[in-house]
This record gives sequence, C-alpha cells and structure tokens, in this order.
Amino acid sequence: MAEPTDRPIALTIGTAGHVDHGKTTLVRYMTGTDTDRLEEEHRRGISIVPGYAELELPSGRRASLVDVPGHERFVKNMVSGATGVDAFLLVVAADDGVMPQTREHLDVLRVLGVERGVVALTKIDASDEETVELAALEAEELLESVGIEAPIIPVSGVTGEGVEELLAALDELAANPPDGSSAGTLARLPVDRAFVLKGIGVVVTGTLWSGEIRPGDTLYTASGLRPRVRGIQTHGRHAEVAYPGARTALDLAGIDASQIAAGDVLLSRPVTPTRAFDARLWHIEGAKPLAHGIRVRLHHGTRATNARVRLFDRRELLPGDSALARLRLEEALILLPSDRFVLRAMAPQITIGGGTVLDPTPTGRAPEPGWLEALESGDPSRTIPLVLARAGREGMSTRDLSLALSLAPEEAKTAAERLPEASRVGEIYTLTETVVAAKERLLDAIGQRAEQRPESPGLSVAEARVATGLAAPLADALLEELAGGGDIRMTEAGVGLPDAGEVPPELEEEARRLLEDLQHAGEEPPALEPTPALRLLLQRGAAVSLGEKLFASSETADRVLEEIKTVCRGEGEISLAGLRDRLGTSRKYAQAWLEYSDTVGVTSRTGDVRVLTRRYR
Ligand SMILES: Nc1nc2c(ncn2[C@@H]2O[C@H](COP(=O)(O)OP(=O)(O)OP(=O)(O)O)[C@@H](O)[C@H]2O)c(=O)[nH]1
Ligand SMILES: [Mg+2]
Repeated sequence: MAEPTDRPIALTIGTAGHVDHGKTTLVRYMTGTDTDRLEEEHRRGISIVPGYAELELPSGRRASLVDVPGHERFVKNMVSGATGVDAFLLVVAADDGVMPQTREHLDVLRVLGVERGVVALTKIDASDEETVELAALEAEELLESVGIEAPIIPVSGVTGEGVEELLAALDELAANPPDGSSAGTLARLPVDRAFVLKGIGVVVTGTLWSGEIRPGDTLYTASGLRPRVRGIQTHGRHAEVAYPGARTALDLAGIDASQIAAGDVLLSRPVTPTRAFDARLWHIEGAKPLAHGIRVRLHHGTRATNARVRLFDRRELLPGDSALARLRLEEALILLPSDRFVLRAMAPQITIGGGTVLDPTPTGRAPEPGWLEALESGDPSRTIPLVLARAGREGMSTRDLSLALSLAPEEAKTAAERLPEASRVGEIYTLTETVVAAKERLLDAIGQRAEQRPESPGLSVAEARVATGLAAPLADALLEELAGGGDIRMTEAGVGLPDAGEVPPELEEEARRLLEDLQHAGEEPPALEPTPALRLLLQRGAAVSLGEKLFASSETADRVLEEIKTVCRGEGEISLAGLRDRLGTSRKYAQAWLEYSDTVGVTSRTGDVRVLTRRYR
C-alpha cells in the first residue's frame, strides 16, 4: 500500500464545459488519471458520471479534481459533481467556441457560489490562430456577461502545449484557498457511490464538504443510523484523516449496503432533515420568469428532489432577479444555513437558478420581517440575538450556534462572547435578558418560600428549576453559576438564599412551646393547623402526623407503638376497642393511632383487627 497522504487539500477544482470539448483529455494529461472509468463512457466516448483525480500543483500543493460530463442529458450529474468544489476549470474547445452547456455549467457554478477559476481553451493543436482568437473572444464575452474574471489560457490536452501556464494559474488559486478552519466543524460527506467491496464490506465515496473524518469516528445518517468508520482512503490511498475537499472513500461498519445510497449524507453529528426552508433565490438571465407556486427540481449535494417555490413578496421572479422564498420539498434533505442549491425546470430540464439556504427550520407561515435579511447579512452581531431569541428557554450550545450561523465553533464562540446581548451560562448561550429574568424569578420564588415557611431550607432542586422558567440543562447551569457566585446556597436539603438555614429565634421559641404542649396533650392531641413551628418539629422528627390536622409528639407516638406491640405479642392481635381501653381514649383517637401504626409499618390490618408485621413479630 502507498504512503498515507494526510496533507489537507488546498483546492478542489471542478471541470465544466460543453460535451466533447476536451475536459477528460485535459485532466488525463495533467494528472495521468483517466476519469472515464465506466465501460459505457469508453464505448460512447463521452463522460457520464463525475470522475475524480488528484493533482499535484507545481508548488507542491495538493488539489482535488472533479471531472464532470458535458452532455446535456447529464447536467444533473454535473451538478452533483460540482457540489463542494472551490474553483472551476471551464473548458472551451477552440474549434467550437461557447456552446449551450458552456453557459449552463457556468450558471450552475455561479448559483453554487463558485466564482473563481480558469478557462482552458482546448484543442489549439487542431485549430488555426484565427479560430482560437474567436473562441477566446466568445469566452471573454461570456465571463463578462456574468461578471466573472478568470484567465483564459490556450492549451492542448493532446500535445500539452499551454498546460504549464494552466497549472500555474491553478496554483495561484490554490495559494488563496477559501477561508474557514475545518477542525471542530461538522463533518459532512454527501455520498455519490455506495457499494460492497468483497472482503471489506460497505464502502461509500464522496467529496468531503466540511469537517474532518478519522478512523473510529461514528457518523450519522438522516435516517438515524450510526455507522462507524473502519478505514479511510483519499484519492485511492490509505489516510488517517479525510480533509475537506478530498475525494474520500470510507469503509463503514454497522450499516448494511441496503441502508445507504448515493444522495445520502454522512454527518459527524445528527442534524434534523428539512422538509421546508427559507432561502434567497437567484433566477438566471435568459430563463423564463419563475412563477409563485411553481414546481421545480432542486439539487443539493448529491441529491435532487422536487420542490415547490413560494415567493414571499411577489407573484413571479424575473430573469436575473433575486427574491426571498420558501421551498417545500417532496423529500427531506439535510440542509444548513449558507448551503447552496441549484434549481432546474421540470420540463424542459434546464437550469433556471438556484439559491442560498437562510433558514432550514422556518416557523410559521412566513418569516418575521427582517429575520431572513439578518441571517443573510451574516453579521453575527445581528444574527446571534435572533437565533438565541428563537432558542428561548433552551439556549444554544457552541455547536448549535456554529451550525445556525455557519461559522466555525471557535468563531461562533468569540462572536457570542463579544455581544452584551448574549450570555454564557456554563456551556450554554442564551440571551442576557433571559438569564436576568430567570435569576429574578428564582430569587423571588426562594424569597417567597422563605416567607411562607421560614423553617424550610428553601426550594427543592426540581422546584428551583421550574422557578427559573428555563429548560432543565440551562436551569441547572444557572443554579450552579448562582451558587458559585454566592447568590444562592445549594445544599442537599434544597436551594435557598445564602443566609438561609438559620431558624429565627422567635420561631425556635414557638416550636419549643408547641412541643411542650404536644407532650402534655399525650395520646389525645388537639387539632392543629400546620404552622411553621409545627413543620419545623415534623422536619426535625420531634413530632409526627396522625392524619389531617392531627399531630403528636414523637415521644407519645413511641409510647403508643410500644403499647400496641405489647398487646399484640400477648394476644396475637389488637382491636380498635382493645386499644381504646388500653389508652383510655375515645374511638376517634384509637382509630388514628392504629392507622398511624399501620403507616409506620408496625401493624397491618386483617379483617377487624391488627397484627404485628413480620418485622416486629
Ligand atoms: N486534437 C485534440 N483533440 C482533443 C483535445 N482534447 C480532447 N480532444 C478530443 O476530443 C474528444 C472529446 O474529448 P473528451 O476529453 O472526452 O471531452 P470531454 O469534454 O471530456 O467530453 P464529455 O465528458 O463527454 O463532456 C476526444 O476524441 C479527444 O481525443 C485536444 O486538445 N486536441
Ligand atoms: Mg469527459
């Protein structure tokens, strides 16, 4: 096996261009790899599915090449291949010039946000100078018409003429890679092939969109499966890490070949699939107006599904225009903010536009005014308060924030820490006003409890959670923080104010007198309301409850239980009349004492009498 190649990919380049213009030939010349690997591709002399090759640039930087088919019937495969590329290699045959799929591919790249690249004017070995110049002019006009700047380099995929200049131009693009760190970011692999390899098992391939994958990682599918990564290859070689942009093959355990297919997405964390989302739509020049309510084919990653477009503020979208819209999907997709997608007409099947996902979990029929615009601004000082407000009493982890803002976790953290409107409680971010209100509610509840029951140590932890009005994990984090800061005191007995726990002397005195009264009253105590003094005695075990409003000193209670045991041991049982006579009380008290004896497990009732439980026999 070859040496592991664990260097990050500096650039992922996607070819583009009309059928037969020389994409595959050029890629083969530059990399030595034939990206047409299907027998059918060789037989028909055209590419059908995307092919992949690794390109070592003159600087030594590593690039990943995706070679797409140019035939108009396979534009959907081109879209799937172009997903996840950073730069284009637009191929225009000098002898043919700009043709329909030259334009359509460029449109697809633009709606996918791929606006950097190089144009290769191929087949110059088979064209005269004038023809080459004409084709160069056409390419220049095409770029100008869509506002993209890119060098136009005449080459031959057969003789290799001009390829050196082409590689230098690609190297320059790789020197300015797209920003964003991959560490800690959600790993996303849109699967383009899934198959069983004899002796290995289930293997999936794709271009890693973001994050990193290592052997041993557990991944998640939209259907809730959790396959484990057994081994990784990038560009056909064993690797210890798959980096974003790399052509990646994963050997998976814990999943059946029937459970995964092209179009699925593997994730490093579960993400809820989306059936409807809000987006900025772009309608490309030259297409027919896009009407409100129209059905379209939506391509995202390696998957396509039918979708219905609802325009928020107009009846139709004119060519070249953009608008905010909600898209309802026939099949759920894994979508994250900032994701790009391509829209194609159902018939004829041509590319009509695309867009950027703004809100993959919209609520209500239409977005709040300003919400999508704020998300679109990408300005964390605008978006963080909005997403935290929506998260409400749950708050958000750094990971949640990073997904919602499509920022790396560290960036999301830094942005949130900087904002006075946001606060971190433990590891959960929430609106500062939410924390302040929760703290106020909690202290109020503790204060009220102290007033009603001065003898009590405060609220139970469960009561304290409820009092904050926050979801349990956030409430717990808040309790911990307040306890750490000395705002509250948390003991096993409960959550109280820092100075709680001391019984006021007046109450102590009242309790002492009450206990004396109870002891005096003996087996026939008076009816009492549960006052703070009484609750203090119950809590300390100095008094017991005989039922509603009936309390006795525990000294008395112990004595009565001894009487009951004595009678039972002598006679085998005790009746109501028996205890009444023995204690010299009324029936009512004898009844209350017997029930108490049952409650504490000394006796149990059989018919009209009580017998000792096994424990006291
Ligand atoms: N003379 C000459 N022929 C070329 C050159 N590049 C490609 N060809 C020929 O053009 C034909 C098509 O080339 P491919 O590389 O398959 O074209 P492609 O753009 O990959 O086509 P699709 O993938 O089907 O869209 C083949 O017969 C090639 O030999 C070139 O630079 N010079
Ligand atoms: Mg080809």
